[in-house]
Amino acid sequence: TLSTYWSRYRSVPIVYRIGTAFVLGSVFGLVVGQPATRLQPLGDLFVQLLSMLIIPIIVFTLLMGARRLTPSKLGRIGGQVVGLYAITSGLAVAFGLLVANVINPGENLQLTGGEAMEAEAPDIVDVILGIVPGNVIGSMAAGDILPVIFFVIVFGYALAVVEESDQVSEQVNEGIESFYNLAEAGAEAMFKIVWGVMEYGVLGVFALMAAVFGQAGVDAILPFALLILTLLLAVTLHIAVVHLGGLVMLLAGQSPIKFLRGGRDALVTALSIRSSSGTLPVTMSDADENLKIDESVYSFSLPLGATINMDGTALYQGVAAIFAANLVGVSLTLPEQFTVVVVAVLASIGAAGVPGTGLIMLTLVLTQLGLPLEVVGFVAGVDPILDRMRTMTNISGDLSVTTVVAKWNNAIDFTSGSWVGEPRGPA
Ligand code: DAS
Repeated sequence: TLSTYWSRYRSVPIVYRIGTAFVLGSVFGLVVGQPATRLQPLGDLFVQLLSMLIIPIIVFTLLMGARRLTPSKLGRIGGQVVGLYAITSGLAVAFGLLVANVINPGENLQLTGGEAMEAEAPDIVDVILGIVPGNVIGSMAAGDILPVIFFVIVFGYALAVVEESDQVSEQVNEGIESFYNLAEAGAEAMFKIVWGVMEYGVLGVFALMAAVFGQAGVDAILPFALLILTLLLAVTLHIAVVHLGGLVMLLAGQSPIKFLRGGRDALVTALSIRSSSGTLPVTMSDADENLKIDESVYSFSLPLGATINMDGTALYQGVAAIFAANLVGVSLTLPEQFTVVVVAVLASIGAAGVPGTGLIMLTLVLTQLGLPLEVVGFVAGVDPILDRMRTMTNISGDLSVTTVVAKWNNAIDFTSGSWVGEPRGPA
């Protein structure tokens, strides 16, 4: 009967259903062509449903985490997170340059067409100033993650200070308790909503992929096949060597298979919606429920990572720089390639975790190298494909650093939980 089919369908882990929708949607888009773009609103709905959860999930989990964060602990965890984020981003650009130098993906291409896209690169000073919200509600309304993190940490810390002082009334202490309880309940509810939204995601991802490939078509993609392959190879290497080998296995002593299983929903969502911020609710659910990481670490490291840590985006700058140099028939000197590393890492810190940021950042790198900005217009057509790989790599970077820092701070449970390989969803 229909209900047996339904429950059989529901018993398949959500990540496989979304993965299937991803493939079927892509094929559908290629076969149907332009008309498939009409499905776009169904995909937008998925992205919007996830976006809806970003700010509440940050606030609830951070407040929950703040309960256990003394300033010294926050300082230590913060230092470790930011340090690892910076190192891995630098390594990512190096990987991008390395692989692209071997393949030279633009060698046989002519630079034609494509309008130069003038875009504004984020300024590092603005980024730092932007950490302090001029107006908290305004920052929440705008979905600005960094100022919201800043305020909630300050607020959570103040709650802890008030609670510890013995000059406050019983009433105030009860109030603080209920704040924490509220945060805990709110976070639980949010995670439930995330899995509900993911159920819709099966349809949403089908629509998103159908629209992308309906728009682009094979003819437009084929000339860029080598660029796409180069990026694919580079991100695969970076994830395998740095994320899985270096961070997860070596530093955290965790099995990479378990890690990938625990984070798979987030990785597939990133691949589907091309946004680190949009994926954040799923990344946090995976960290909490599957990877068994304590909120005192992930509630801080993951929202921060979604904005400042972008390994895939940084790596792409290395690949694209070589690609651009190939197109105009020059080769980049070693010092020039080192410039790419510095500029790409700084730019990836300032860039927002939304679709297409990596393309905009490219203007910065190309300007720095004196390469033609037309390259940006040239590759813009396939960016929806490249962006997916970048975003997935960004999320893998956030999660693997979070795993290491959680391990260093005794905030991960490797033993408990029967989540390994088990189908999940709204229980
Ligand atoms: N898509 C972005 C992200 O959200 C970044 C990029 O464009 O590279 O991670």
